[in-house]
Amino acid sequence: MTNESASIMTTTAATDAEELVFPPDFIWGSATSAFQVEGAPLADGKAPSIWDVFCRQEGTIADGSNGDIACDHLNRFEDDVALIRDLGLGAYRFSISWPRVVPGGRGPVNQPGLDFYDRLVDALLAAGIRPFPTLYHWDLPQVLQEGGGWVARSTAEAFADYAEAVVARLGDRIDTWTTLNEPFVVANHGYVTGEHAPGHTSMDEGMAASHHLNLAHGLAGVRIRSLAPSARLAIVLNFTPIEPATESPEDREAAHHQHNLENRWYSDPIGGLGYPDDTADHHRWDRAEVLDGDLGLISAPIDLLGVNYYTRSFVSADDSFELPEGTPVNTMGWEIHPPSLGSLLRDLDDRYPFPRYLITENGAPMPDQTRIDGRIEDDDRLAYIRDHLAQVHGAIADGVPIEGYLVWSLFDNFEWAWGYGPRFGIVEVDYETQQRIPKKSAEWFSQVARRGRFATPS
Ligand code: IFM
Repeated sequence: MTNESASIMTTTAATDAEELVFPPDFIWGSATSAFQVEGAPLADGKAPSIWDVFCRQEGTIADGSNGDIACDHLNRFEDDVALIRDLGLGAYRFSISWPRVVPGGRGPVNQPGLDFYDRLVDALLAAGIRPFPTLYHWDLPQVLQEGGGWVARSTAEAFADYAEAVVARLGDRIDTWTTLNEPFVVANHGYVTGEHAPGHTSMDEGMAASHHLNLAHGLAGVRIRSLAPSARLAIVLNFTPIEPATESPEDREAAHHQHNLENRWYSDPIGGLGYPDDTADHHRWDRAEVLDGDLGLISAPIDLLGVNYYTRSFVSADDSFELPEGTPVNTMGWEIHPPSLGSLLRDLDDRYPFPRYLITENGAPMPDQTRIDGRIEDDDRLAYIRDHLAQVHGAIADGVPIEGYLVWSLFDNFEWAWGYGPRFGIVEVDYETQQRIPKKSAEWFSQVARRGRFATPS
């Protein structure tokens, strides 16, 4: 624990509301990812990703949609950067599309694909916005899937080469490199439950994929450190605090293993604690993929852990748990529970040696049905962000070194297997016209970012 941030933060009480004041250098920003916003799946030499292929398979995406146009960000990025600037947000987290940069998965670099990110980074910097690129946010080149995807060790090796190509081109302007986004979701949803690309359903594949994702992070980290020694190295993990549905031994055991798989499978080895052994045994993983030296590569120190938090989850041994009627939920049925973010952040800081944390995703899809004077009055999303920010503030006050908060998402966008139904944006996107209209939450967040403080409701 450190009190570095807490020492520069104060809270002052007003009449019956509290004013939460954040550290002056706190980073306020927003996040998106390539496949969810860019569109242009074959532009300038880009090859299909596993998501381009998955979307075309019958029954995979709730509304039958795909990422062909999405928010047309590839063509509209200059206006989008101006919008971020006008909102007063100082940081933008985006991801780089591997098949845009290395269409063959490994081998020659497609310079026109990389040119797009070069221009995006320049535009962000010119607008005074700090770029936070993520090298992998789920859009694996399809050609690598045909060679086994993340089940194959060679994919981790190819990732390191791709990372090197990107860092070689953009490294002079990037201060923080993030390797992967949410490897748990990649391995679990992609290889175990099949709800995400590539749609496989095998626990054995999921275990192999999980190790190769960790390895990809480690191998890319070596390249990043060598090419950009003054940059910070980061990974973004998602955390879903788990509660047993009841106190029965069966539910407690199921919750324990789910917690290990969902919340410790990546942070433990990266934090030097190795894989949770009892859960590996529980799933009969023989660790054949773990070669000598792998855990050392994976546990090389990082400078920053990106934390994605949306909800907590209740686990029962027989999968029968349902949230009680009246529980606050978002439009995807995820419980809204801000205190779990505060306790998560304290727990992470207690358990691991990571020097700093950044909230890299937090936000909510909401109904967005009330419109006044053309603007969506999303008081529910505003309250979600505000109440989670209050938890972040509390964790900083307790000494957790959290350097910023990036809202998910800047825009309404393609929500994977859910398609375009759920709207996470603080900025509305009219998919017919591609018009961007900031919602009430965007205006509120913009004001908070400019002032570095906000009042809690009285
Ligand atoms: O939209 C996703 C994002 O791509 C990764 N984290 C969770 C978000 C909401 O489901």
